[in-house]
Amino acid sequence: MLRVLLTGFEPFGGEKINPSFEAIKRIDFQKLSCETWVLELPVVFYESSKLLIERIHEIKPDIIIMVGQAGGRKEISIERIAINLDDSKVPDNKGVAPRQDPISVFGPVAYFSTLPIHAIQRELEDANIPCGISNSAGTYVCNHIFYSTMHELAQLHTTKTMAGFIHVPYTTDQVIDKPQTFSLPISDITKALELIVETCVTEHLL
Ligand code: PCA
Repeated sequence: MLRVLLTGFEPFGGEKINPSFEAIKRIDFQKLSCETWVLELPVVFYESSKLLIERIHEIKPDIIIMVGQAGGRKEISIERIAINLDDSKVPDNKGVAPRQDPISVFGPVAYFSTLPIHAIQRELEDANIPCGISNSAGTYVCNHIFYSTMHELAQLHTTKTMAGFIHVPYTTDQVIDKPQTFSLPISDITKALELIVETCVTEHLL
């Protein structure tokens, strides 16, 4: 069976929950046709990537699906690209806000996701879940772990590990005090993640 690592984040920015990890916790793992590991990461620039890279070395997953909250977005965003830049006006959960810092001084400018982004889009559309391919995962902690993971995999010279990032909108409960803000029920986000895992497993086996 393929080995899948799913990561989400702790809450940040004054939110009580982070839909990324809330949805991961609700996945019906028995139903999936793979072995799955889950990891909740801190919203802290280098601590998050260090923890994740350690787990990657321990687990040696075939597929790595990183998930984070993108409050305000109107769909599940299938991220296409990770860029070599940390830049944030908003401090992370340890109070650090890097400005215009490269993540890896000698690393390339960017990496593409190696998840089957178009197949994922088709599956989510077929399930009537709002989704789209996004060309920017931002320059905050999500992009940081996305780039750091892709860079680590590049150093390992492994082309068989699929990895990429999915941003999810706020859940319905999170927007009660945020008028005019898009949200999705947590059950839809969970369903989307289950479909994403299954699509990646199918495509990996092709
Ligand atoms: N979203 C943030 C970091 C943690 C999360 O869930 C981001 O988009 O960078």
